[in-house]
Amino acid sequence: MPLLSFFTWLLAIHAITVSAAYGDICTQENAIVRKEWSSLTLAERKAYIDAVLCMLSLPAITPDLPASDSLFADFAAVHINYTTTMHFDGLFFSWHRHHLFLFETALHEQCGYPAYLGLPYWHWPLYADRPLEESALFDGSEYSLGGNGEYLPEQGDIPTADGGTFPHGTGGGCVFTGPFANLNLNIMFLGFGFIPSGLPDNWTEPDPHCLDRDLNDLSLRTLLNQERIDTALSQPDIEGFQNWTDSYKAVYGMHEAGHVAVGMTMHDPFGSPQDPVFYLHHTGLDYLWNKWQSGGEGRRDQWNGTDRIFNEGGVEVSAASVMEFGFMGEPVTLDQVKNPTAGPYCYRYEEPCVE
Ligand SMILES: *[C@@H]1O[C@H](CO)[C@@H](O)[C@H](O)[C@H]1NC(C)=O
Ligand SMILES: *[C@@H]1O[C@H](CO)[C@@H](O)[C@H](O)[C@H]1NC(C)=O
Ligand SMILES: *[C@@H]1O[C@H](CO)[C@@H](O)[C@H](O)[C@H]1NC(C)=O
Ligand SMILES: *[C@@H]1O[C@H](CO)[C@@H](O)[C@H](O)[C@H]1NC(C)=O
Ligand SMILES: [Cu+2]
Repeated sequence: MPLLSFFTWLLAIHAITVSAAYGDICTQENAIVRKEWSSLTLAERKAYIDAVLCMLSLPAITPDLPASDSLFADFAAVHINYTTTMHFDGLFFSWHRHHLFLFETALHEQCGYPAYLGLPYWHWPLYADRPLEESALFDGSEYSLGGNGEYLPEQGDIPTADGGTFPHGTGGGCVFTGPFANLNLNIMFLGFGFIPSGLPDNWTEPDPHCLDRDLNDLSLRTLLNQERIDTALSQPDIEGFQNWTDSYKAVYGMHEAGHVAVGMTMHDPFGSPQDPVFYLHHTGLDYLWNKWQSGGEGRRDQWNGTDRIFNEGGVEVSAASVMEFGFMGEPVTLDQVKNPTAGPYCYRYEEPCVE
């Protein structure tokens, strides 16, 4: 069979398992809409929260992993499994785009999340007008993703990916308000110490602890502002774009800055998807990547970096590089995930509501 139709056939097989929309031509009209959190109606916010609670209540499907106690935790487990291959390197944006899509698909197919609605995203500059703990995301109301962690006065500076530190925020302890108050997590906190050594053998064993946060307005204001977003979007090549969004050196990229802005569980390079806000932060990064990709000819075919964390070793990635997703999905190539309205995907971003 000719190569093109073989490829189409492969895609079709893949699409049956991942996307009900496949077969329709994807247009701006029928694409799933990903909206900024504060642009969602209260009912839509509740729909997202309820779908996440549903994921937390569904049984885990990953075998041999006692620490994963739900389908929600499975999505963190697969992230942990591949952490040292797809952070601060050439796979970062592509791997997370597909992980988000698999999670979004599970919300739709297993938890009744409204079919027209995609994952919400977090556009950070909209939240700088008040402390994070008073914002629509973290005010602790039933329409938020839960509040700050309990304030721990004695905590010191927090370690960062480059081996440095950043001043701590205004929490540090367990989240005690909102829909995820007192949420118990069973996958252990790993932190940056396990990046050089790899995962400890017992990471699969349950280690009960709470969802904790340490909201950090300094990170939000200094590292996640509009000026830095504009700088990232104005970069002429992918190397420059990644330098401003996903750098781990001295001046942190917006990727790590968002993890720091929430803190604790969310700032674990391995287990951060155990905090439901992980999906909003990464969708915010995917929104930016897609915007940058749309900004010039041939940009969807640019990649830079290797398949090892910090680009230390590994091989330079290309369109044909294959990414794995364990029990959550079939492997995909970088070429397959370069466009939100092609291949297995059919989603678009509604622009944030900026006054
Ligand atoms: C995992 O192993 C480490 C070091 O041997 C130990 O300190 C920790 O308590 C163990 N954790 C679990 C959950 O078994
Ligand atoms: C990367 O960002 C730093 C600022 O953090 C800047 O000094 C440097 O020139 C940038 N490099 C590229 C390739 O854009
Ligand atoms: C891409 O990333 C690698 C690091 O893996 C770097 O050495 C290389 O110079 C980068 N730029 C281009 C244009 O390939
Ligand atoms: C972890 O990665 C290995 C190698 O790709 C794979 O066989 C296994 O299923 C993965 N486990 C999880 C939990 O993703
Ligand atoms: Cu990640």
